[in-house]
Amino acid sequence: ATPVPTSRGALIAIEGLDRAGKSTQCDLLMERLQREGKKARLQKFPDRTTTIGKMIDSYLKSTSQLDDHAIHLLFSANRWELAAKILADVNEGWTIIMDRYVYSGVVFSAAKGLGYEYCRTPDTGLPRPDAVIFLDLSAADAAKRGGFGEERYEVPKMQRRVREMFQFMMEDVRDEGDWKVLDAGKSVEEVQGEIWGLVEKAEEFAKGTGLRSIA
Ligand code: NYM
Ligand code: MG
Repeated sequence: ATPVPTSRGALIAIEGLDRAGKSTQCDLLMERLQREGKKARLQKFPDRTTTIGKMIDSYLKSTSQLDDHAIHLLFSANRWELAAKILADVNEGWTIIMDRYVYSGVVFSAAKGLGYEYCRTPDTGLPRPDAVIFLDLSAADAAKRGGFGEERYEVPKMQRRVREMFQFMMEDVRDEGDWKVLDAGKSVEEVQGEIWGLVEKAEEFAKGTGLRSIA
């Protein structure tokens, strides 16, 4: 008998500023994927459950201090320690939604003053998402969404720099064509509808190609 062709799942990153609605949208998306009976799972970065993740967690909660380079490399190492599982799962047909990925990794560290190219280097070779969905929120809309949390980086000055770095990176990777920018100022339902459309496209795209690597 002819073997049934198995197709891989899609690898999708959801990115954006703090308060852009990433986690809300990821939760809604997972519910819908599961309702439709798709093999899908969520991978949050940082993944705070691993040994490296726990170091990151305590840094973000300011219970530990680390050199900027050291924490940058730990965030990247946290992706690398999960890369093999992501690859294997995608190739087994799982669609993986990532709540943040290398893009947050680059912009948050670059916003602190590390060089942009330096920041990209440790993530080179990681699985490249089929689509990066960037939830874009204007400064004005962000301000309407109330206060920041209590973790490191959740202060206006840092957030402004992160926004600028995201804008810079969006331009830099524009040619690669995999960034989809959505207006996160719209209603939760509208944004979810647009994300759904992009996810379906990415799944379609994934059927015809192998996973690529971050250049
Ligand atoms: N963050 C996240 C980084 O600085 N580098 C990274 O590589 C990643 C994935 O961690 N302010 C920052 C962005 C957030 C913080 O993320 C924790 P979250 O989504 O709030 O758990
Ligand atoms: Mg946060």
